[in-house]
Amino acid sequence: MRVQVGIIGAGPAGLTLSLLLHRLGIDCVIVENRSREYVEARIRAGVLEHWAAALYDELGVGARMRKEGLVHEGIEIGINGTRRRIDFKALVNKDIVVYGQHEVVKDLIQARLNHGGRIEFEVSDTSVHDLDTDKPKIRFKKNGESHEITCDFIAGCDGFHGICRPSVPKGVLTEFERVYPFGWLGILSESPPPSHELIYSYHDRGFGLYSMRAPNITRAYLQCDPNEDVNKWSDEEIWAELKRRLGPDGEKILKTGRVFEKGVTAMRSFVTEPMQYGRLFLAGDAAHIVPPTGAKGMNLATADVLFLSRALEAFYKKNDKALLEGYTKKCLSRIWKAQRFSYFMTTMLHLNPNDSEFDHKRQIAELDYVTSSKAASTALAENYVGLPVD
Ligand code: RFL
Ligand code: PHB
Repeated sequence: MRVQVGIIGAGPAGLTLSLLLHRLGIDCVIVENRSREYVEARIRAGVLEHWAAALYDELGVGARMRKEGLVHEGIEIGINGTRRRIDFKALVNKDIVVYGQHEVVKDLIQARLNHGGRIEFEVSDTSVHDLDTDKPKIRFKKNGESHEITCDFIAGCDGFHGICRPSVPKGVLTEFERVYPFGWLGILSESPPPSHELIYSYHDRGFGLYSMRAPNITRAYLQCDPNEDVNKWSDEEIWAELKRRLGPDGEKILKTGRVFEKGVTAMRSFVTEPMQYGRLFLAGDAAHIVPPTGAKGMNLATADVLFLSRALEAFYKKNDKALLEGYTKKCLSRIWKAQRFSYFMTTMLHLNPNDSEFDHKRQIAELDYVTSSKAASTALAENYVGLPVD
């Protein structure tokens, strides 16, 4: 089989790329090792940057997001019980949409299939070959049979644990990484969130985040040990800790409900440079990871494939290779700014067990400054709603 672009991975990066390419008349196939049910139920991110929500509208997949997604014009930052609002609308005249990543994935899969596009789910033994030629190949197995796709280009959208990045010959990629000494214990519950906006709460007992998926579904996170065993936490203990980390009114404003999902996520920052080798282009988590405190992962994945689609368009329509050659540079300039922002939010809001009392005092001053200075809160707002993608 032959296609112009072979895409590995049906996460936000691979699926969005397939719709962008469809719009350009460039044919592609997605291969995904999980089932459709699995990827549609995988609970992850929840925040769409302003431009990303607009892109989904443009691609014709925004209808359910506009109906069920929650438009937020700001966030609240808690500092040991007091809360201050960062007003995105007033500061940068933009908003964000709170809409679960798995809902985005459902919408993208449906649109892709409606267009008659191919997604091969439940493949195994995916491998990539001849990356430094003009006919790179994807091989995989499905239902016990071996398949080969010959492509012009391969998009490695297979996430952090995928096979694309490790398929680049040794010595080509340089990896930059920071692992944090904490993780997040996350829950989903049948209860209304404590506020109609997200609360990022710094507390002497550790960070807490109060988000949502719908007006009656709370998504909340507690800072915990990166190796925490989630089964050691009863629902009662989780609710009690979530209430404490909200501050004195936590008991009153945090309603409890049936917890229907629980998990622990470790936190890391990671970037690989370059993001391309021959005719393989890495996008999304395959090339970089951010700690979730800045709500950037899914948005970065979407920005990468937007840049990649523009580069492929220039190649196919004008035989111009410059954007493909400049893909890494174009992506990294935005990625490192998102890394900086995610690191800033993470270190400002978490209790670091290795910090001294000096660090702690500086951290409180930073929170106070960011939430009281117009210049500083504008910078936070500008980054949170998303930097430009031109
Ligand atoms: P994905 O979503 O991991 O998709 C990769 C796909 O590739 C498949 N795959 C393979 N397929 C074929 N062959 C192989 N060998 C394969 N190996 C892997 C996988 O099954 C999968 O379907 O990567 P992508 O598309 O780059 O998207 C990245 C995002 O998923 C990720 O950055 C975000 O979820 C991060 N994230 C957040 N991002 C935001 O923008 N806003 C947020 O609010 C936000 N919150 C979060 C988050 C991530 C979290 N966790 C659980 C890590 C909150 C949390 C708790
Ligand atoms: C979420 O709702 O899952 C969420 C929101 C904001 C973040 C991270 C996760 O920064």
